[in-house]
Amino acid sequence: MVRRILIAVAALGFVAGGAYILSAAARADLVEYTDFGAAVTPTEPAFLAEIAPPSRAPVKEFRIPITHETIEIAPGVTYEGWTFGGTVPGPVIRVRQGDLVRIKLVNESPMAHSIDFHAARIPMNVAFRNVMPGEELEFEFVARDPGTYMVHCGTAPVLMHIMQGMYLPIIVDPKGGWGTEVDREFVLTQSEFYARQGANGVYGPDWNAAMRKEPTHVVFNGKAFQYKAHPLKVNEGERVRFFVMNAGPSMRSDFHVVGAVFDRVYPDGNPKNALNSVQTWSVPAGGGAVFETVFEKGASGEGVYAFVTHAFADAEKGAVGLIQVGSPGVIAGH
Ligand SMILES: [Cu+2]
Repeated sequence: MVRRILIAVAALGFVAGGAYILSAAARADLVEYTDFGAAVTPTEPAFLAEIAPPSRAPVKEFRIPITHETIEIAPGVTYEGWTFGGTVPGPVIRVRQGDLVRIKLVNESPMAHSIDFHAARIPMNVAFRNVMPGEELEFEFVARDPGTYMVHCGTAPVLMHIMQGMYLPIIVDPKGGWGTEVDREFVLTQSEFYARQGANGVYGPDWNAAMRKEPTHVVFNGKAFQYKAHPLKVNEGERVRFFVMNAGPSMRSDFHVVGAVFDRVYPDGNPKNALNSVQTWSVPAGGGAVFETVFEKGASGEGVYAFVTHAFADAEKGAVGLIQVGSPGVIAGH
């Protein structure tokens, strides 16, 4: 509450006569509101992976609807999923270290769900409690720790709610920036599906396969092989930052780019954790990391590169995509 009052005071404009008013423009600068029910992440032709920097608004409000949706997890494979914001993964939330994050969770589905922010230091019984169908939950936290964090439904059994698609990444940009200037940023969320076909042809969850950790699909951003068909595009010479979050529920992501070396990796996404010249770095289920590399002329220049989990049984199940640098004559994989 103290912080909320301070922000309100900062937004006051001094006018003649000693009175204070809060102008609409000042409020817009201070509070950014995003309704993920209206701003649904594009998933065609592929889930939108490229992201923009966060705004300077110190207060960021997000309305997150929970819905049950039929999604496509591989070409021609439709699945009865559960979502934050209508897509799997849910929308990317991006804030800056020190921002006040306000969440309004709205359960528009027919069953109880919840939301668990790994970036929040907050009593779980207050913020992460179950929200019944038709109900809402509001809470707020200060994003104190920079990094790439998992957000997921924590309703029991958590394995079921995650394998159904209830996760999204939150990026907390460090207060002093990342220490490098990048030309492009991408978010990649790895996750698994344990799909079993129903009588109507649509797939649903196979609980026993999930308990055995035998996924049918392992994917980046919700759909197998989508960036093989639609590569991420960068220009030669660009420094690129990848925010990788691994939703699991149970497999790790051994993140690697074929033909490149990461000059920086920040485990958990905090630049204070910097590693240098890394080939592969494991992102655990429920974790995140930031990877940087330069697609430099004369080294990793114009051409095609694959990003994979180097746990190759999982790459075979869909966790592989391409990065197209410049305009090479031949696209690999086609
Ligand atoms: Cu749930």
